[in-house]
Amino acid sequence: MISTAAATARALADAGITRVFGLPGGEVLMLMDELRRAGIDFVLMRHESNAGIAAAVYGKLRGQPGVVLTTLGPGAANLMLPLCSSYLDQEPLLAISAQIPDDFPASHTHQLLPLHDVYRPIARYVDKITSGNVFDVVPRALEKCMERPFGASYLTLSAREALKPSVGFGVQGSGVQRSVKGSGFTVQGSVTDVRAQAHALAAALGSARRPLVVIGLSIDPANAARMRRWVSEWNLPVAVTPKVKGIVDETAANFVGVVGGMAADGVMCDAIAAADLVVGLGLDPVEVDKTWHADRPIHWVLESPNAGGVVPAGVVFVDHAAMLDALIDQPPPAMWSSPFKEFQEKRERMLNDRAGSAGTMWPGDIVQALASVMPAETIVTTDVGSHKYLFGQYWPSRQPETFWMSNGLSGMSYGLSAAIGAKLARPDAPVLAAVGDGGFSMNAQELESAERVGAPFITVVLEDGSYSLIKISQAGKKLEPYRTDFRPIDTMKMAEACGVAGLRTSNPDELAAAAKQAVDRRRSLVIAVPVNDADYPRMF
Ligand SMILES: Cc1ncc(C[n+]2csc(CCOP(=O)(O)OP(=O)(O)O)c2C)c(N)n1
Repeated sequence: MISTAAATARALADAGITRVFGLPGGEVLMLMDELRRAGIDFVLMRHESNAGIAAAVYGKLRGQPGVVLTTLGPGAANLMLPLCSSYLDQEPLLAISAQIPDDFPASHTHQLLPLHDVYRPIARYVDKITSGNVFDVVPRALEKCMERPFGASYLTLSAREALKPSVGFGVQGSGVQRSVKGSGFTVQGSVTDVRAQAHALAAALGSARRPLVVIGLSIDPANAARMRRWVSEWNLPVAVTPKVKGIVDETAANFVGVVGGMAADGVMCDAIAAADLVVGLGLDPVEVDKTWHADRPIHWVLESPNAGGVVPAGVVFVDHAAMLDALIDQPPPAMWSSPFKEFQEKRERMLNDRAGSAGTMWPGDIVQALASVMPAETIVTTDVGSHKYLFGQYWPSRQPETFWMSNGLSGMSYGLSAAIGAKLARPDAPVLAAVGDGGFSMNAQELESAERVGAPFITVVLEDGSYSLIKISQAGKKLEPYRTDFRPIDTMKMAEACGVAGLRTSNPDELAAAAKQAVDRRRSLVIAVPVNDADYPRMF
């Protein structure tokens, strides 16, 4: 008979989990050791929150849940951000933490938190691993994460329970592979319904002079090829939300832009207002900070509930792959010749409307310099702030699953952690994290983790000495700039302290050359780029 800790590790390994991210405490050491014995690598990070974000991105890129392991009490409490991120950003995450054993005396309150109660509202499955339920609870928790919309499961295992012999082992476990890929939702509707829905959409498009297809977070990237074929064969104007950047080629002529609160958002909102038909294909309003999705009719094409289980009124789910196939089978119902040209041109102009700030780089030039040298398969992650608006709108994503940001939750400190998860999941793809100096100071220490675990990537820190997005918001509310500026922390010294080379530049050519060299050499590099926070509003 094996211990419950060993059985838990076995259940994870059986489900194809090969890495668990986390930061330990004494109460999870048995499980950590069993993970090691089961061939599961423990990716040691420097904050549980970062470990959870890295795990979720790693998992989603691999088509399985990410797994994060923490100790009880404070370690478990630090899981709030990644679990919320998983909930609102549709990233599959299984979090496991220790807990005080049930049979401890009631007087034992040290580090005791009502963890299940805390996480039940945001995790779709919460349970306690016991010696008798491992091979039921662990696979179920993993499967629940992969039900669409992807989300979080939360399990606890006490150190005492971890040592007990696992009762279920040999009955359901050991070698019984239960795949955790794919999704558990059931499409409502038959094949005929798909055809009927495809015809209805084609008819609606046929009578539209200015239709706009808006693709959102709920589209499965496996449908990217179909999606691209449909919008290019029908020459449909297409926009995306930030978290699905790359599902279509953003350098194509029919690409209108990114909706969902990024730079040039006024232009994009105007484009939506000017459209006579908005098709919301996998559109999840969790990414949209305005209310146009509630105020105007949208022709929804959804195959699963959106984040938080939200389903727009009257929606009947339809399988996206079947729907796209049925659409491609038909000839285009109309010809559209660049009906959003004026908006596309305005969007482009805002990128290039340079301001002449001395000693700083025009934010648009940062994106363009990097895009000129980074290969199409580069995975870009951003943190949250003005720089996210910039990259979210203007980074020209060319391939699916190559752009990662926190947008449903919009939680700072995402960028660096996401880059670690992405690099471990796709070791051959260059990874670029674009972060603000505020966000960088939240978790720059993970640069050491990245180096140690063999996940080199480029970090571009846009230095403006402020929480600029909030400062801009202050100005928008006609408030004094108050406590939104900070003094510089030397970005290069922080990088060097973590064992990563750093460089500062205000020159786009030097930026491009440095990034290219780091990609060619497969090395980590931190590039500090001074920007003027007063430049951003020209692009927003
Ligand atoms: C965890 C968290 N705390 C606070 C915020 C509110 N917030 C949004 S953007 C921002 C400023 C970020 O500053 P920085 O990282 O320097 O990026 P910049 O806006 O300057 O590009 C803040 C404080 C948030 N989104 N997430």
